[in-house]
Amino acid sequence: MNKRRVDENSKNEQLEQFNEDKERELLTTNQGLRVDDTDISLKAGERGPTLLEDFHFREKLTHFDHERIPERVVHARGSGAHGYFQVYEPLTEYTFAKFLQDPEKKTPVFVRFSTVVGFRGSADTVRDVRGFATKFYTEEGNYDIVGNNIPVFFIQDAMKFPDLVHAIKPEQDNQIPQASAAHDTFWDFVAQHPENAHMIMWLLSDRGIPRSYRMMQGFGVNTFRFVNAEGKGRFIKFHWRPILGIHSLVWDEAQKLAGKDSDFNRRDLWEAIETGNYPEFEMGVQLIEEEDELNFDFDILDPTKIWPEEEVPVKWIGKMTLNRNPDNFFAETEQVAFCPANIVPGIDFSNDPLLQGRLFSYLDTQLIRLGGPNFQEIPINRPLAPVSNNQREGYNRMTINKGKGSYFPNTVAKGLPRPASSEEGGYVHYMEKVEGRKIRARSEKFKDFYSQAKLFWNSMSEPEKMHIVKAFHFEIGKVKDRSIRQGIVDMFNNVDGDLAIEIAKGVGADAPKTKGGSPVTKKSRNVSQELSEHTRKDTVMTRKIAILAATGYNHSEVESVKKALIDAGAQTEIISKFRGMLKSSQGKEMEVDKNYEAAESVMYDAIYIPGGQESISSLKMHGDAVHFINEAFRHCKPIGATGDGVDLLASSDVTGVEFAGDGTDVVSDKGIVTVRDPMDGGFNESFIAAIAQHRHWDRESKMQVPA
Ligand code: HDD
Repeated sequence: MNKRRVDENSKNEQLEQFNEDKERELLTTNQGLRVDDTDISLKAGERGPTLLEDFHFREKLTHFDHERIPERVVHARGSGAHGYFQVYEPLTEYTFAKFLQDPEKKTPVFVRFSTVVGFRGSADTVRDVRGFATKFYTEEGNYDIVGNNIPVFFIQDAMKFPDLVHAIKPEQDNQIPQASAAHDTFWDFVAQHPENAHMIMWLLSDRGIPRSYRMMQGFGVNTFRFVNAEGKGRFIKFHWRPILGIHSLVWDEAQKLAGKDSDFNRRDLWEAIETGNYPEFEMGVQLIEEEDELNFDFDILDPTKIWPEEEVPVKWIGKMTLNRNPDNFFAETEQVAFCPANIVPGIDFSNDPLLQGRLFSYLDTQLIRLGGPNFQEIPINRPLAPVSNNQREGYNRMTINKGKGSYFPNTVAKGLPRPASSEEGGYVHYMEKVEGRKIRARSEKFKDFYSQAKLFWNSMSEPEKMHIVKAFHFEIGKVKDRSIRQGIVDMFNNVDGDLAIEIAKGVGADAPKTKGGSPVTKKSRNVSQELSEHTRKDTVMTRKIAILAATGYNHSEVESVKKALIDAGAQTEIISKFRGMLKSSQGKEMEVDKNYEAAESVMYDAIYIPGGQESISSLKMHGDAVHFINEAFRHCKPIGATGDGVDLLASSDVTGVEFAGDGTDVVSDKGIVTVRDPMDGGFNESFIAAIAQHRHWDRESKMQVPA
């Protein structure tokens, strides 16, 4: 049979066939006719009306008039990337999916990261769930994992999805607010759906504002099945973890970025790939034996529950590398169509009621979004496995099916295409035994809404807890209706009484009459280690460091620190009042990358201030530079200063340093690294270690910087 070998480049080669990349020709119409003018329409006389006869004018405008397609009803804003996936070792024991057997094999993938609520042009850094959808172009057909960066979902049954989305999207009368859950209808919905509690805890945690798509997790969320060649099935959940660690923004920074650079996450992904810093994610699975299905105190089919890793460890099975940006946003990122029902032999579904509804919804939405039943023929959606069936016609059909027959069984085409046996790769659904009455109901364990929300709360560090409380204050603080605000306080009293009291304080609601709280159901799971944003703290790879300098800066200090940062994998940008060349005190020059109008502290992970008396004197007088430092400090970012650069900190609102001026400064803030005499060794190492920590949260409880 006509099977195609798939390797890392197969999808790129397939896409290339559709590239319009030839040398640019003279301008033509869509019919290939060369045109002599594309600026002035054909008129009856110089001042006369435009003529209908002007086919070029009509074609140009008609095409333009039809350029838009409906945006996705959710996840409208997204960014895509190509890459490949490689399994670490054969997974034969668990699944016979071919792309999970051979560690040598590189399966092409296309990934689309997204926000859920905002429209297509909304800002990247809003508080929201992030979509993490992966299409594997396997030799057995396309396989999609359509996941999120949060491992649980708001609701338990797909039937409620339209209600959820209507509630969280802008309100129907005035379309306010954009890309935000902070309004009455959403919290009204939440207060009436306790099953939301767990997901809300995640959404209001730092996970809701990731620093980068490259620094967030992914989860399949729903329960699926692996099936091996012997027909043995196991329940699974999918995980992705970023090699760079999990990192987030702080809320004030996220809000500012939404205005200063609303493409922050999109740009970050694009630039990382352009500069060869390919994002990498490890894929993991949690496995539960069929016979253990009912042995947990949560229902393993409930998508509002995690499988705590202490009970069901993650097996890390492979790695995905994203190494190519799309050539055309619309053709690839916009037109890509993911669907949880796109499956391959060896993987199967479960009865998770959210998943069951999803299996229907994606294909359905794509029929309208992509204009009919032939969207699989769009290049980005084409499988690498050959397609052979009797489906015909419909809008935008590209394939020219030859011969007479388009039915089965037939004799006119030698009986082909015919169904494949399982040995030939035919997909056989897992033969699960199902019995039951037709009822609208959910199982008893689904009704435990709070214990895992409590587990999440218990597992947070103090700074993370504070961020959650503040997020409640923001979100519920925007709710106009007092009874909804009270409803939220009362609902979260079921999770944790202290949390409810803290929420009530900020939002003008009464503290709960009786302090409540949920027990976590198993002693061993009072806290789960994996829930806190446990980040890798040993790398500064791809971190962006702003170097603030002015004329008369110390060139050798900059050279030394910059080299150390770049050697460690970080990136630096020189910020000064004007672009152009900057002269140092030693006569040498360097080029300025951005001026203060184009650069804001929120776009960087850390700041370095080199010495140079003249430079520091002018920076002290420059409000933008001082604001840059104050704001970065407020956002808990690492700040390094050498030589006279330390004096600039003294002129700012930075706290945690007792400035001595004679080289004996006492620094109690671990995120501030200073050295008066740059010849003293160790500055670079200490500064890099401080950047690797990402943020220095101790500051939050101590200070309020007016930035
Ligand atoms: Fe969904 C898009 C993830 C529940 C219905 N969903 C969509 C995307 C992601 C997810 C990442 C964007 C894909 C892309 O980039 O094109 N959705 C999830 C996850 C869910 C989930 C992780 C919970 C486990 N979704 C869910 C339910 C329904 C839908 C319960 C309906 C019953 N989702 C859709 C949709 C979308 C979609 C309306 C909009 C655009 C599209 O499918 O292609 O069909």
